[in-house]
Amino acid sequence: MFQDALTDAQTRVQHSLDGVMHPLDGVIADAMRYTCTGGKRLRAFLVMEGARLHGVSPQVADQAAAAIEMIHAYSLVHDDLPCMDNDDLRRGMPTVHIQWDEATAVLTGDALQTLAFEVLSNLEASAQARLALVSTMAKAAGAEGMVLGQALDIAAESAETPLTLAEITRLQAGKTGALIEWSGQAGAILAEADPTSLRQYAQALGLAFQIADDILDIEGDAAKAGKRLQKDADAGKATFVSLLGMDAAKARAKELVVQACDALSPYGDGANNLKAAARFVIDRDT
Ligand code: GRG
Repeated sequence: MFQDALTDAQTRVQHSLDGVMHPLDGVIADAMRYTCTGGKRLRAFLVMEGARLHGVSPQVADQAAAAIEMIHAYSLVHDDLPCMDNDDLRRGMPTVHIQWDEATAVLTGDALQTLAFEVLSNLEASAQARLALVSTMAKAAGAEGMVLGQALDIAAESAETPLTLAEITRLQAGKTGALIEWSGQAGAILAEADPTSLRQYAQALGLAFQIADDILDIEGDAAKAGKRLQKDADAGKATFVSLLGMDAAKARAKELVVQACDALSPYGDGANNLKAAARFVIDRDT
């Protein structure tokens, strides 16, 4: 059952994160632990399921899952800063710069990012697999991936004309898609297998995730989401919903789920949890 597998992934990645951060102390370590609490753990789940399909040991998968959740957590901490999205609530808790201060939030993000790379470089896997995971993670999180997407998003706020569908798709492929894509294919990379099918699955899933996020921003319940909603509409930003219309955005998200599931056909029923995850991504309320 998907929900059991997701709950299991949440428990496992929390255990792994606790272990990785256990030796650290001081304010930044406290803020790192605070930041790495909660969340759906979708990226961790994708790593674990991909790893299972490729016969990678759960211990190794759990470490890789902790690494991606730390990169994701860093991005949320920095995104919440006043110089970026300026949010005071995340996962139902005060954001790091509210709970501590801005310098702590910047340093917490920095420390989470470097620790993630340390964890990947120390995985119990071949040198080739570790190197491939480190370099694909660097690319996904960096100037051609998530950072690029975030920069395009910030630039869009002051652009004279709203972004086109092609531009929004490129922005989201970086901002949200790149880490989801890395998570989807990490198991195959760890096993030194061909990651193409998992990558295609994760690319469609990432886009569906973002469309669902835009829908949630309008139709969601802020109390359930644990964060401020209606942000894009308030900022007058172009989104998949504003460009396609609500009904077409929902239809497109459904098409992407079918596409994501089709990409998993080489794995047969073994990939049922990943297929259910694709449906979950567009049905979620947080
Ligand atoms: C600061 C370089 C840099 C990048 C920030 C993550 C991000 C890029 C921005 C967050 C803003 C946002 C709402 C993006 C949309 C998609 C997204 C990443 C949502 C949060 O991910 P979830 O829903 O969060 O998986 P949980 O809390 O469940 O882990």
